[in-house]
Amino acid sequence: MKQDFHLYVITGEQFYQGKDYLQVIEEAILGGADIVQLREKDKSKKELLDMAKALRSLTARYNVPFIVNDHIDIALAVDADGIHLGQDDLPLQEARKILGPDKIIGISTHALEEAQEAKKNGADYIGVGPVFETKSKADVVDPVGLDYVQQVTEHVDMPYVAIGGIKLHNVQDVLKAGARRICVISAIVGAEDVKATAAAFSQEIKRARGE
Ligand code: 3NM
Repeated sequence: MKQDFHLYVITGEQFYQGKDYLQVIEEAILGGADIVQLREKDKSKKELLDMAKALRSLTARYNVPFIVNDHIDIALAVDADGIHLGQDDLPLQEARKILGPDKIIGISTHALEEAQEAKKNGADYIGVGPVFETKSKADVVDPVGLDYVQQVTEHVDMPYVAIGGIKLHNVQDVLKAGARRICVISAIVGAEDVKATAAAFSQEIKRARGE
């Protein structure tokens, strides 16, 4: 992995309870989030670009990698560390041609064949989910459950993040299925105490990693 991580936090404006997004993400970083993704589906390109610029400087201050969801032009414009793709976005190999070998490219997967394909096509990490039910993604497929996490653990030798409906009360099950990197939206950015919640996730994941 170009720069390894254990707790991956994604923006989610609908959860902030009136707080500013930069404050929420900074609290998550202070709690232990060590990679951040900008993902907002209802923003204009210009709004996204402004958010990306601000998040780029925030994450740079903490030496935390910054990933942009879908928008390769925005990732390039702000010199993000990488991009996260969906199965229907720009194909991985095309994104790699544009971004070059050093940028992080991640892709969401929902089945073993997609995970194997992503590895073959040079992804740096894959998303594995949705593990549980989630309301944070509109067009999401049905939960793939812990079975898929276990399958990837056993059959795909590459870094992956488990994602989808992961909360403090079920993260242990995901870690037991073999996950060593966890990705969260609502349970962290929607928490009353963002920093403490991120710290609690971080502690659980680090324990599972033996750190
Ligand atoms: N991708 P929460 S699930 C953005 O399975 C996203 O690919 C998913 O949000 C996938 O932690 C998801 O609030 C939403 O459930 C995760």
